[in-house]
This record gives sequence, C-alpha cells and structure tokens, in this order.
Amino acid sequence: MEDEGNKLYYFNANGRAMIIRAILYYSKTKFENILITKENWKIEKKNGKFQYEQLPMLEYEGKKYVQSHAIELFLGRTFNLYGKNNEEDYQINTLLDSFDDLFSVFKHVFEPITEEDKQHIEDYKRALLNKYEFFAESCEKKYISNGGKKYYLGDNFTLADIFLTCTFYYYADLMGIEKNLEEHAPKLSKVLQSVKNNELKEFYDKAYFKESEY
Ligand SMILES: N[C@@H](CCC(=O)N[C@@H](CS)C(=O)NCC(=O)O)C(=O)O
Repeated sequence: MEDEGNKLYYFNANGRAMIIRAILYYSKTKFENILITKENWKIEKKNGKFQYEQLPMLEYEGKKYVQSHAIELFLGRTFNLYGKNNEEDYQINTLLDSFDDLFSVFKHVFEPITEEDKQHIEDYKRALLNKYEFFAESCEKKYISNGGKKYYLGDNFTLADIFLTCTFYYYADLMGIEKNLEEHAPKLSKVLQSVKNNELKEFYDKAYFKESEY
C-alpha cells in the first residue's frame, strides 16, 4: 500500500495501532505506515506535530486524528463497519473500551518500569491470563446471545470482528497461549479464525508484527 497522503504514525509494534492498521488494510485504504523508533520519538514528541504528544496519530485526507479508540470509531463509520442500530453500536463501543482493561495489566508484564512491577511480574502475568480467559468467556456468551451467526453481531462483518480477532490473537501471541481462546470461547474462536484467514488476511500477512515486544 503506497502513500496517498494518508499516514499512520506509531512505534515498530502492534499496540494501539494494530486495530487501526487492520481497518485500513481491510478497507484497502492506501496509507504510509510510519514507524518511529523509541530514540527518535524523544525528539519527535516535542515537535508540535502530535496533539497530545502521544501515538498513534493518523493523517487521513489532510486532517490529523489522535486517540486510538476515537480513530477506530471514525474509520469504522467511514468504512461502514459500525452496527446497524444503536444497540449494535453500543456493543462495539463496549469492546473497544475493553482493550484498555487488558492493556493496563499487560503494560506491567511487558514493559515493567518500577521495582514493584519487576518483583510482581508473575502476579501480573497471572492477572492478565485471568482477564483474557474471563473476557473470552464473556464474549462467547454475548456472541451466542447475539444469535451465534457468521459474525459476532450477526450476519454483518463489523468493527467488533476486527477488534476481537486482533485483540485475542495479539494477547495469545504475547503470552504464548494459542489454545486458550478455543478452550474458553469454542464457538467464537471459529468465527475469529475465519476472519483472521479471510477478511484480515492481508493485514496479518503485511502489517502484523509477529515478533514485536508489544
Ligand atoms: N489514550 C491514548 C493513549 C496513547 C498512548 O498511551 N500512547 C503511547 C504508546 S501506546 C505513547 O505514545 N507513549 C509514548 C509517550 O507517551 O511519550 C490512545 O488511546 O491513543
């Protein structure tokens, strides 16, 4: 995908850019995937270009967008990936909020900063695994109560499917727990496996960081 003026700025990692990249690939939007090193970021951060001095930032059709979930929402609407009613939109928003619940624990495991983090890393790993399994079970129930159809919300492919596929496989890769999703969400995992191999295949082939730290 070549640059047509659209640019996504983030680190050399999946993190908070992963779902945005997946949406851009799925929608076949041309963009330049700008990967900033941690060293360069110290300088770039203060150059006045980034509204909150944080990443990700998307430049789309000449405008700048920050805050990962707001960007996902914006792109979701742009590419018709939101729900077909208010209730479906609510379910999608609920999922997007869940990303931070996992990410807040995950940071202690994969980027331990304080001595406290370092001493309790095994506790944080267990907490992350518990959250992951709980989240998988809760999404399985919701998927079944939504009708257990082709996609999470029913017959239509939405941002919910992108979010769930990216999030579950990302944490499974980071923690080395490939089987847990199948065990804790047997029906939903079939949907997500199919999304990974079909709708999101190009994203996984070209823009997913398999070896990234986070
Ligand atoms: N609420 C923001 C959080 C952004 C954020 O924490 N970004 C981190 C990377 S995941 C960052 O820019 N860290 C470097 C810094 O703060 O200087 C979002 O969802 O976009």
